[in-house]
Amino acid sequence: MSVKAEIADILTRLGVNSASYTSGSTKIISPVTGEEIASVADVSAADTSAAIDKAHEAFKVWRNVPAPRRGELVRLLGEELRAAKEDLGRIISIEVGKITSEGLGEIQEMIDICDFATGLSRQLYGLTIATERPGHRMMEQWHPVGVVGVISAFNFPAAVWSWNAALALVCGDTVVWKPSEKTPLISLACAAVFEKAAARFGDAPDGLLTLLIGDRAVGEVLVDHAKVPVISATGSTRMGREVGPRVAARFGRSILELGGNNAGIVCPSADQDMALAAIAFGAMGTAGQRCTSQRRTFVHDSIYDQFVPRLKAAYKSVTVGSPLTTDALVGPLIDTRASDAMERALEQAKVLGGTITGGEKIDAGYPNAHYRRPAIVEMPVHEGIVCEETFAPVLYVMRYIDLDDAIEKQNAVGAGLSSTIFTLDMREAEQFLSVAGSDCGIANVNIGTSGAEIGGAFGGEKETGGGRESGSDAWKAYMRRATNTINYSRELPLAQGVSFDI
Ligand code: UN1
Repeated sequence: MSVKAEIADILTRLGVNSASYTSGSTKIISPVTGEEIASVADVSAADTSAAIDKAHEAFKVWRNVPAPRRGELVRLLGEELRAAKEDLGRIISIEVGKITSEGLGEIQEMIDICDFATGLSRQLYGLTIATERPGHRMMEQWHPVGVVGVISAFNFPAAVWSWNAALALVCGDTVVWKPSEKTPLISLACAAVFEKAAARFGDAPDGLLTLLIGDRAVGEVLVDHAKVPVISATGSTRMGREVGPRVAARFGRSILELGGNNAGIVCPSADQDMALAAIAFGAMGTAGQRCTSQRRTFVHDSIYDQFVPRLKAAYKSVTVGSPLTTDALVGPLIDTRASDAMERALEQAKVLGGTITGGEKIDAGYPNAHYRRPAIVEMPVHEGIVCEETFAPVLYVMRYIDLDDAIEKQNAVGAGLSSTIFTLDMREAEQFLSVAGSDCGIANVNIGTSGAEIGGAFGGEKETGGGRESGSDAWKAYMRRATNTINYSRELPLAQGVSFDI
């Protein structure tokens, strides 16, 4: 069966109307084979605005549904995702090029966040706070905020939507979703799965989830719309620089999940087998196309000549090929731009004195697809391209002597998403996690930079945008806080001892 026929088969099974992926002028290409697999139509700016108005009306109904009941919808979504896991994972392999276990892993993240959000639906709590006035009570309530606009990227085309949608829905919000232009098919599939859950739920208002397939113009309407109090956007720092100020200009709230230039430090006491496995997955996994991918490694001088040759050997031996027909560990890059960016980064690294292992184009049997061997580049300096995010499997390796210096360098980039240290020395580990340690939103010890669990708050500092999604108390960004002070006394004492007798 051709890839095109297979995707049609899966989408039909999931209940997606065939007109939505066969008519339209935007061609969808599988990065695995380079073939056209579908074509979709873009919504217009006017339709986008109307859809947001409808989502706002749905919000007015949904906010009154008790949160644990809203959690029931998300529980059903989790059930539907479990049932569709294989199909959804396969779509991700076809449309994004992820290997099978990573495609399935992405769906598992969605199931996990649904479980988390279902429990959360009974845990949306505010504080009761001691007041300075007698006969008064002060408390805070968290209320639904409105329509949440979700702008997602190609590399986690389904999971990022679910982190936002599962929380937003239990919080009483409605969701308008603009997926990456590269991945409309998995979005159509997710929307169909959501509809199944909504149908089982029974009385869900129309407009809880709106999928808007379209280009930048659609995103702009969403970003500028006064009835969208929260915009959660995942993508490049360049995109965030445009979205953030536009949302702020209308006093909207943004949750930004932008670039990463994640580093690992390998200390003298490191369990080197563990470090090797973690860095291999962190840097080569998903063909280096995670925002959490490891892109820089600092190796202590005393173990450098022992550890780095082993890492290079892993780069030489890793299998690269089609995730659909082989069990290769590294699939294709998403498109020609990604491949060109990798090429350019390697050229720039070479000019700075880098020694490259790997990085070459690989003939996987598909002339229009972009397969490359992951590259490891030994760098004499930490500057230039090393300090930038290239969304491809390029790992820069540098020697270090002093841990303070390594930590300073690891922090000396624009992005602040994820980081790790490999050490068995508790002093080094604690220093890395301390106030003067890693400046990232995620700082790990003896595990890789990527593959975060949904239970923790996910996101990073500086040019990563500062947003937090997924676990911990990330839900608060999807609600508005009201502080309530109630006077049950017969007096009217003013705060701060102010008197105002009339
Ligand atoms: C992303 O690449 O945008 O930690 C998200 C990870 C995944 C999420 C990555 N849980 O690698």
